Amino acid sequence: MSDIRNRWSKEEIREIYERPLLQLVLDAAAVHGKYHKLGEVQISSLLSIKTGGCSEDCAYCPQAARFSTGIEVQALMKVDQVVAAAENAKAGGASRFCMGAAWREVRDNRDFDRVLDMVKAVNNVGLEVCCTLGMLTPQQAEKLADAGLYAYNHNIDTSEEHYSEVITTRTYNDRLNTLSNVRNAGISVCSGGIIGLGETHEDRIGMLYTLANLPQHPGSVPINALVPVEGTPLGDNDRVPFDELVRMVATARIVMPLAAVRLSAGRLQMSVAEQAMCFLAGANSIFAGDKLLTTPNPEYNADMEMFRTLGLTPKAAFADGKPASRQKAVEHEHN
Ligand code: SAM
Ligand code: DTB
Ligand code: SF4
Repeated sequence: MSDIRNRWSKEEIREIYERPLLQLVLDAAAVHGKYHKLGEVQISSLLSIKTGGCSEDCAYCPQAARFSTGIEVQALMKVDQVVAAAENAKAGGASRFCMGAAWREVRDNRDFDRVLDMVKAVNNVGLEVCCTLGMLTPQQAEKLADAGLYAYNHNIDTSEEHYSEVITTRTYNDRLNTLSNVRNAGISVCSGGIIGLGETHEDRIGMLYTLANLPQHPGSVPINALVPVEGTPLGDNDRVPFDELVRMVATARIVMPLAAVRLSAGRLQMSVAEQAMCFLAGANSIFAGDKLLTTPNPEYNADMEMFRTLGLTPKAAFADGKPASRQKAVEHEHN
């Protein structure tokens, strides 16, 4: 049977997730070696283009207006500021540039027009452009694709069952609809979630079940460890034990062999040895830069030192295919 399957049962995923840790890592490393170059890691750079003041109630998020977390609210950045950040990221070895906005959804207004200009400008820098802007209509997804957007990040965050414990201002289905709008526009889907939200192991299996059963596996799957932020309802949650993160990365690698599995939020609390085990278990992408959206990330120099120590190499942009607009053209040719 092919390794690339879009029908997985929860039992099958559970059987993988529950393997003894070292066996699980070995199995994931074997899948990884078949589809990827060991040690090749994509460096993504993250920029918060609009910060805070969000109307949603995501219990983990420092940017939700209803929690007092002390972050500084910032209006949408200017295009030239974003281009400067993108050039800087490229000089530092990044191949993907992800712009995040604290929006519930995109509205058809001048801010969206400015984001479209940002997408075009960052594309011209020669980076894979990614955005995470909240929910999208099919038309908005088309406009982003036409502007040259390569990927769109929209996390399902947790299992369908646990979702309403974490977020009440939108549904799991709202999330899945946006993912389908993104996919239909020919944009690469980036979707994953967070561990450490108070979910059970069954919820983690459930989250991977949803992702692995999408009509197409996401091009990338971010696995975030909760960064507990004071003032949010989950601010006092315990740190996720590192073996649980490894287990999640390895299972994601086995059930979605082609995806880039991104070791996302939470790296600051991990040693190089712990991260090394994640790379062995199939993680092949990170966010580099000393800030995520609003919380700290490892220093750039420390990450470069880790690359040297572990013999990691940064992955080039567009190594998996063409920019989104051209992907669409290719797909149409084949239909
Ligand atoms: N507002 C848009 C949305 O929700 O899709 C885009 C930005 S939102 C901050 C992007 C993702 O960051 C969320 O889906 C969540 O998975 C992740 N995130 C937010 N706060 C986090 C935290 N404290 N720890 C880990 N991940 C977090
Ligand atoms: C993702 O899965 N993780 C990134 C990115 N996609 C947008 C965001 C992590 C945010 C962590 C909390 C913060 O810095 O505000
Ligand atoms: Fe808003 Fe996104 Fe944060 Fe939820 S995760 S509060 S939608 S910025």
